[in-house]
Amino acid sequence: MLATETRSLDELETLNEQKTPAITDGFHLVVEAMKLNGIDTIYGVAGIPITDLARLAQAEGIRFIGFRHEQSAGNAAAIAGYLTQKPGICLTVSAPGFLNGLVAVANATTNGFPMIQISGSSDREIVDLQQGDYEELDQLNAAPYTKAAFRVNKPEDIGIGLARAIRAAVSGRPGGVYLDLPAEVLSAALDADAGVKSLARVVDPTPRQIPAPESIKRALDLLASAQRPLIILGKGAAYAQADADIRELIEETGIPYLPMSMAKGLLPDNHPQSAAAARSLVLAQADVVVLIGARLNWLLGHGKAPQWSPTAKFIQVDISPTEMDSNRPVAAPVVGDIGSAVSALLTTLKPGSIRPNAAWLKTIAERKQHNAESMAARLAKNPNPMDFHSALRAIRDVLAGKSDVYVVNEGANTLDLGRNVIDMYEPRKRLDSGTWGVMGIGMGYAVGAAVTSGKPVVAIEGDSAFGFCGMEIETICRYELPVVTVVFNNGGIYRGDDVNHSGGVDPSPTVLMQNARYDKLIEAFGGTGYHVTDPQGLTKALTDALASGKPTIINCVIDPTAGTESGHLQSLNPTSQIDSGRK
Ligand code: ADP
Ligand code: TPW
Ligand code: MG
Repeated sequence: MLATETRSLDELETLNEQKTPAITDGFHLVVEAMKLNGIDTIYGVAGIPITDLARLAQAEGIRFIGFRHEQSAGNAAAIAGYLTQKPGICLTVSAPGFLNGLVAVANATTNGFPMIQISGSSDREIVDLQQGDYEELDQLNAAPYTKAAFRVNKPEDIGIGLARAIRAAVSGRPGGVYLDLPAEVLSAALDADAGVKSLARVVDPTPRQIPAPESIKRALDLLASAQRPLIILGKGAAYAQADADIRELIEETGIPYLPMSMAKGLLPDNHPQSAAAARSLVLAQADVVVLIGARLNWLLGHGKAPQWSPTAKFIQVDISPTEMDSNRPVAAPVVGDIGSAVSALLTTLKPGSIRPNAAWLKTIAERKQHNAESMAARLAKNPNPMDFHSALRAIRDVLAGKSDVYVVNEGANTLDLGRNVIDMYEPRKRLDSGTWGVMGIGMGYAVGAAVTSGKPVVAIEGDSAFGFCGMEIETICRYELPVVTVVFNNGGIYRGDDVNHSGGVDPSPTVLMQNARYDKLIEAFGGTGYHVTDPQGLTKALTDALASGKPTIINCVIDPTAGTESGHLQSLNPTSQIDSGRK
């Protein structure tokens, strides 16, 4: 990764006096504004009107990662933002390229990942009169799908435009921001001195937000009254990078905790206080629940019965004040950034004041033991053809000693079972479909993680999920990234064995091509392909692929009858009670 030096305004002015011509333009100002704010990487797709912007950024030492589709570029930028706490930058062309990228901005906003999509746009006068410009679209209409959206209409506003975008992306609850740069603003010339003076370096873009002391006391008092306390860690807790304090809070109080999927590894999954293997029991029986960077949305059954006890009381630590009482009343809201809040909880905590009831810990331990035994028995089976569990067991065992590997995971069964079987040992190493359960993030997240960290990535992808972003394997090969993609090939969405009940020749809506050889795709770009049909073959292929560090696809054949429709979301899948065209 290229490091971009951050220049001071004074230095820029001196440089300007020394060698730059007396005029500058929008292209140069955008690049200088990025450098001034320490932006070192852009993820995008080139074309009118931003080709020269990408070229100039690269010439000036900003790394440009060129994608095959803007949605993956946006996903890479979003996950880079999640991993680094700096907004990831996605650069797109007007109208269709912009719209392709917008899905990623909306997904980033939903998940709370900081990113900025910067898009070129067509001539305002023609767009506003709808006179049919090249790639005509009023792109500021994207606002409802973003955390914030801005348009720059003159080159001297570029500096402020980027500053507003950066602050909007990372402050408070992070999110996806849109910055519109019309072609004429990019090419507009202006006096170089005035241009440099118009730039802005954002000071303290992510200010600490210290919670009120009384909110800390209220939370600790409630916790001290608990018999069956539970802490839930969400991806906001992972994002906050307050890893040591969060661990101390958990270990100091002895409270059992549950990690949401992207918070896995914040404490190692084999931590004795993890209640993950007793999830339904702890949700149903906890009397006081501390949510740290986790929302009571559908992923937590909205905090309601039947999953939760109707009398449970909630403490919620979140930077967003309006998150409180979103689904259920919150008895002790702690509004602030997680770093400051957890540190205040630790400082105020009186040693020994919080002690989970021994019977509670025993009940959890027994359920964990019971569930771990059934899972072990499930994983020990070696059915032929291979099923999800035996394939995941092989991956789990290969990854067990390699905690630096990033795990990307999407699909339905591939996601739900992968989350349960693959243990994580380090924070922010598991990247998955997140709040929307969206398909197609896999390759973008893999590229973003590999580019920002230089570390290996294993992407465990359903065959359908992979199809949404599969062409990015060319990107992975072009940049020689250490990404191993394991395609769980069960020949379909959920399952590969559904039939067309009309008796016609078309495949069922959920069926994909049977016997597809995804491994062959990557060979077209010089990568390595493996075709495996049993756990031993998968173990060997994954071990070799990780040792080689080369772009690899493992086509992992899974029993087409092994999956369940909608994975673990069957209750959300409406089915016709009359005649669904099933059987
Ligand atoms: P999960 O899906 O893992 O349950 P969510 O995305 O639903 O997590 O929730 C994350 C929460 O974390 C959001 O409500 C967000 O406002 C909050 N959050 C994100 N970053 C911080 C931070 N630095 N400090 C406090 N809260 C944060
Ligand atoms: C952008 C709907 C949810 S899960 C899924 C789809 C299409 C694919 C499941 O099949 P896959 O996994 O990946 O092969 P597996 O192991 O169960 O066979 N479009 C978008 N997002 C979503 N969530 C969908 C469609 C969906
Ligand atoms: Mg599938």
